[in-house]
Amino acid sequence: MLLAPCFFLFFAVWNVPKSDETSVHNITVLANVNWTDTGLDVSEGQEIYFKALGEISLQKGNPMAHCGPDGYDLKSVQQPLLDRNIGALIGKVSELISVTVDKETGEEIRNEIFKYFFVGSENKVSMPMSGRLLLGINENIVGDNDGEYSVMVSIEGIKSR
Ligand SMILES: [Ca+2]
Repeated sequence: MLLAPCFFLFFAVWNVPKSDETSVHNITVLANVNWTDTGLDVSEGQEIYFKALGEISLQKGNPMAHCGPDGYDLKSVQQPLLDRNIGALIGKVSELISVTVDKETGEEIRNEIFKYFFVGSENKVSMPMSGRLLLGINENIVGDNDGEYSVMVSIEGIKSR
């Protein structure tokens, strides 16, 4: 007779979100992709810790164009964050508003609100808005790049106040 309520209680406790738990995710950010979707949704003000390793080439075949997650000591106009090193690891939080299809080219046009932020080799960042977290390279011309960064993303649980 008592078995069923006990099971129910166990199940209910099991399903309580563990709010103070830290979740760690390892993301591979390819240098020749504009943005890598981490699959993680974040909230504005949420503190996220990033640690990145690896080396990329900003121009395949150019032995001078190598850099790590802090980037190459150079700034250009061809990069999302103009005041940071080219090639540095950066982040973007994006909220997709709508997807429309260009009638002539059939190309998907994503209408999104987004904010960029700097990551580098190690950083703790307060999320600038709520949305999907993406990671990328601080460079616009990524098609000629090579290599990848390995990024550890550590999200602290939101503690109730
Ligand atoms: Ca490049």
